[in-house]
Amino acid sequence: MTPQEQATAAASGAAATDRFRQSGKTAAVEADQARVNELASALVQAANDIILEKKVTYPEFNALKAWLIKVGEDGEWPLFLDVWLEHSVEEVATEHREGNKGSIEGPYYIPDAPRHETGKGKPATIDMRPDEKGTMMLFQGQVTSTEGKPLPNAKIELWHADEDGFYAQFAPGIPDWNLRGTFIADEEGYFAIRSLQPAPYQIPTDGACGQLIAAAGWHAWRPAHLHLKVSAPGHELLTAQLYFPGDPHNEDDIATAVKPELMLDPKPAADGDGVQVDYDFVLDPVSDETPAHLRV
Ligand code: MBD
Ligand code: FE
Repeated sequence: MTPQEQATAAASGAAATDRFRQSGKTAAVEADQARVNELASALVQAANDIILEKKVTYPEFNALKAWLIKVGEDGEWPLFLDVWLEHSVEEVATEHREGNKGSIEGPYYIPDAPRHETGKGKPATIDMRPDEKGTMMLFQGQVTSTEGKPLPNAKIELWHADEDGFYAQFAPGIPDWNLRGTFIADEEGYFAIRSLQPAPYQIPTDGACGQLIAAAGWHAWRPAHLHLKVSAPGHELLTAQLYFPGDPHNEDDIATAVKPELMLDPKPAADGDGVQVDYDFVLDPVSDETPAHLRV
């Protein structure tokens, strides 16, 4: 058994829960009583409406109780919320945007990954094991603003799963920064990154979320994806994912996070080794309406 085969939902859930606690995001919660009242009342009312409309029984109510307890025990609240709700929050947060479409962050982002300088024709290679499995991928493009200006030294954070669908720091036996990196573009906003083409990703099936998926007859798959955060001074932080055409789950992503604007167009690499993908990012300038979490 390889170390990755010992990966469990509970271990990955505990790591994702820890990461969320350390992220600083919880500090932003300010108890505005009117808003809490509005949201909590609406949520409780919606749940009561479902109970009455669907005539929910005591055994079903108790199954829900047991399941919610297990979500917490397995540390799967970050996974549950990011898979089934974050896409709507992301939609609300970015509806004003004129630049690039974004997508959800998900539970597996870690800041401050190793930094590499890159530029046009000067690819930097993401950290990977000497025997890392997968197809080589050269990922390159330019970062500009919605005003058409190149954004010098834009920062591109990239993280993705390995060929077995595991993320470093959320599964055992993987070096901490494997397939995670921070890439600095050149003076004209050009970047070039060598990594591997990720494989489709299945969310853990042995925890509470997996139990729900099995009980409901759903599937646990996300299409293969790259995660990104792209930023430049004076511009809104872009959190995005990019996808590969032909993936069987592009149309039924469990996390509802695929958008047509985020589809890559891989070509055979010029040097014959793997694929090349070209993708440009367009960032919105910060304005008075930009919320604090999109300012960097
Ligand atoms: C992932 O890899 C992911 O990107 C999301 C959104 C949820 C669970 C796992
Ligand atoms: Fe992911």
